[in-house]
Amino acid sequence: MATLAILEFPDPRLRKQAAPVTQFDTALGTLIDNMFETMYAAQGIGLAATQVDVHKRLLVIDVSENKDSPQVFINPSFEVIEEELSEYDEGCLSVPGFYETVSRPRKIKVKAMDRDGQPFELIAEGILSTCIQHEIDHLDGKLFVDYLSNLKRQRIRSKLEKEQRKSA
Ligand code: GNR
Ligand code: NI
Repeated sequence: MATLAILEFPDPRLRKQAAPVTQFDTALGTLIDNMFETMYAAQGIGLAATQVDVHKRLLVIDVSENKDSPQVFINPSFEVIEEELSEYDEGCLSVPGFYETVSRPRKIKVKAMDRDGQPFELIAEGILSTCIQHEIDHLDGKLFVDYLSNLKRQRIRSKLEKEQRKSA
């Protein structure tokens, strides 16, 4: 297995629209394994393929306390089943060091496929709901900073650009 490099805001590749997965082959399995390894190494609770510069519709999540409940969602979609919003202090491995409150629908029904291409559905609420919505946004080229004011987003952008110049 291997860890993959995570793209950071404002990298324009984070704005790409991901394409549906059509082949459930060993290459897909390897990508999923490497995404889990990357997510766990970075201490994230989720990772979308877009963040590792693979523009396919898949994401991995583990919101468990003991980091022993990996979940993979391929070609995911969701319906809002409770319009009520819940607020979370969101962070993102592609926006390192910044946490801001974002409101999203509280309860959703998610449809996706597993690593073998088998469809499944689940109802998500709490941090799982937030995380799935955050990850699906990545697949559509969207970041949590897009929900903030232009001023806040600009400040985050400037600080990250400065750090990226230092480490480049
Ligand atoms: O690790 C992560 N934590 C997190 C916290 C609140 C809301 C969403 C997230 S997802 C994030 C990992 C990440 O960037 N996934 O795309
Ligand atoms: Ni993210």
